[in-house]
Amino acid sequence: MVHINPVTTLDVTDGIAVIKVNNPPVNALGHAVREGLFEALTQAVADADVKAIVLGCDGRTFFAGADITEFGRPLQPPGLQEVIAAFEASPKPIVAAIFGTALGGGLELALGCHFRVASADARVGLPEVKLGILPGAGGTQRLPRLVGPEKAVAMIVAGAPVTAKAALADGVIDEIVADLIPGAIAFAQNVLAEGKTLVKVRDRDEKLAAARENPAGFEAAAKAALKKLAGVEAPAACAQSVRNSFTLPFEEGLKAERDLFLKLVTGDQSLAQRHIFFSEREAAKVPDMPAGVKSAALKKAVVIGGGTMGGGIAMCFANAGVPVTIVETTDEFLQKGLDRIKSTYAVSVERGALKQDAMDKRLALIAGTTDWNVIADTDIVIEAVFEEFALKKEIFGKLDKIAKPGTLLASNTSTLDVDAIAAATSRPEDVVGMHFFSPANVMKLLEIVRGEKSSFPAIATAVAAGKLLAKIPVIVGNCDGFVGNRMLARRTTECERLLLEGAAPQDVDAVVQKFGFPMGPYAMGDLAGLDVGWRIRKHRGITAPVSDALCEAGRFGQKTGKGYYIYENGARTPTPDPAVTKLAAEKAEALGVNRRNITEQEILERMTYPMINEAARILEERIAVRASDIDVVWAYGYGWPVWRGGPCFYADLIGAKAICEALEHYAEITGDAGLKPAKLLLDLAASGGKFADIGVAKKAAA
Ligand code: T1G
Ligand code: NAD
Repeated sequence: MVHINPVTTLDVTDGIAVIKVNNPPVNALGHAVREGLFEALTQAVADADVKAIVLGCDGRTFFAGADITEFGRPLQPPGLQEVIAAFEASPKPIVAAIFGTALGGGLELALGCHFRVASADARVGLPEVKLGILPGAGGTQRLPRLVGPEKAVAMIVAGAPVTAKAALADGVIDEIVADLIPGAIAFAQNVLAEGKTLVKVRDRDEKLAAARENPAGFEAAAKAALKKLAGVEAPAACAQSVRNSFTLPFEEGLKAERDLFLKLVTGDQSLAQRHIFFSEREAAKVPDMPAGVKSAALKKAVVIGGGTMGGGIAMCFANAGVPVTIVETTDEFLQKGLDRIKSTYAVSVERGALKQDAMDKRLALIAGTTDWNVIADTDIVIEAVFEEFALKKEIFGKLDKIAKPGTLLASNTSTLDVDAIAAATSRPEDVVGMHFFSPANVMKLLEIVRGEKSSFPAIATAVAAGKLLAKIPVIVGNCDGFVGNRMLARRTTECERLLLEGAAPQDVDAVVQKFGFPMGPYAMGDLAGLDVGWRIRKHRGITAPVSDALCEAGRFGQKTGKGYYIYENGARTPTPDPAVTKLAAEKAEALGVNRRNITEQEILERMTYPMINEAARILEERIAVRASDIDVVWAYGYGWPVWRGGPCFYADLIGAKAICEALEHYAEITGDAGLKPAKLLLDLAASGGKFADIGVAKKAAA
């Protein structure tokens, strides 16, 4: 075996050269890898004893793509296109041996090889669109030549990897092998033995002919793939580049792909999405956690309360293969909760998103009881009962007596003080908040609330649980509303004011949706139920004249057919209701609020700047240790468009100075001192600083 460089080896045996890369953690195709591959290939091709080549990796996965940390830096040759072109031009057959995830540039390199074999659990895909770019090393030109433009545009615009089984069926790979490298070597020997003609993927045309003849099928597939992606640049670029695959000669298609890539990779949207990529991986790291702190085992779980959230949380455990028991007050409530879970799974089966046997397996992992003794040998308890402090204290007092030492005790409270809940036990070090978002079996975000006394092992276990449940854990401090809801409260206050000052719900929602949120604040309020916020306001003694009046009239939103909007006959589509603007006008008159035309720009600023201001306070108080954590909370919990990077990333694009000036103005016109710029924001304005500099240094290249 020859060590070509620190990450690449070349090993020739019986005429087969095995080129292997080992560049932890995910064999990203950084400069050293590209150099090593190019040199290893050159040597293998030049070696007369070598008849065929196998390309593989050591470690946990085949190449997971280009090295994203190199983006934005001057390219060090050889570039990936050059490496792929060299592999494709090889006179000797090359077999790529895929395991783990062959993603982005990794799959593009494999498409440059003559053949591809994979282990059964491998997945392959081109996820570049999730980074605000498109495949930039030939993926949009070679993949359509294997699977056809219609399937290719769907795969590339979605950016979701496919299984080895699906890849085999689609012709992306040639064989699934039990023992990877020996299987790849055997495949290569078979190619030699059969004297198979080496066909470069770039020269394959059979899958393009039909689309060239009649592109209608492709255009329909592209249109379907681009649905709901208005304003996002990368998906449209992906579709255009796939269209080029059957309308342009290969080299021209490749050039056009490269031009689109270079345009997108320097754009704000891709910078924002790369920011989120690295930020979500940073968010689960606790800067002051000593090295070596381990999570406890998570073999069994209990959820207290089988309502809206408890049911969803239990499904997360079952989906992860962890046996879970729901504890309820009565058999009736228990059955209700279990039935809701069953029907939720049934909807997924109906939609084809879940196989019946998978549903059965998951349901078999979910048990229910009213007997608290089940808690005695569980590893983690998540409490999701009514949002009442006294009840939560009682529950944690009981857990303290029953749960074994080291069991993680977590509360799903959305507003209550986690330290006060922990104080109801003799082991506050084992108590954390685990704040899931509704629907808990769908939403990716998990705010892990670190209490004053929460221990490092407890935090480590909560993070591990979050990852096990396929959530994106973000560590936050304990305060009213934690990070997400605390910032949301600022937006909700502005929503109420804008109604009084003259904006209609549909005006504001249109601006927020145009910005990229899937739903505006009023439609979101109607979906969640206006009574939830009303109960919290009454509990706290605060008023919202228009929203309170709607609730007093029984208008709780979708669940009552009326809220800020009307929902005809149980429809989920909001219909504007002039009665709401009339009510707001009456309230404004009664309160002496002047009504006026409010510009889209002002609406957008008041839907974002007060939250950014609150984010600054949250960082001042170290409720969040990184500004990027706040961006992850909003991207995964509240629908902030990932291609806008999150509130803090967005604030850096606007600039703290402009935001402070606008906030000063809104504080003046509303009389709300809470809108006055936070000290941290004023400091950033004065120094020209950025939120991006607050907290731990990041990997994403500027
Ligand atoms: N470049 C650099 N670092 C990467 C990386 C990459 N492509 N992928 C992962 N990492 C780091 C990550 O930040 C983390 O670091 C560690 O590896 C483990 O990752 C020309 C231009 C492969 C499925 O989009 O989807 O090719 O936090 O925690 O959960 O067309 O990583 O430990 O310091 O996510 O097991 C296309 C991105 C690139 C795939 C593994 N490829 N990666 O998931 O581990 S663009 C991608 C992933 C491209 C070409 C274009 C996942 C994974 P740290 P992890 P994981
Ligand atoms: P819910 O009313 O739908 O369910 C609460 C369940 O707890 C009920 O089924 C009730 O029977 C059960 N319960 C009450 N007392 C109990 C006890 N002593 N023992 C066992 N079970 C008991 O409420 P929900 O919306 O699921 O909210 C639960 C918690 O999650 C609250 O703290 C809430 O603030 C929080 N939360 C809710 C949402 C949301 O959007 N609904 C989002 C995040 C967090």
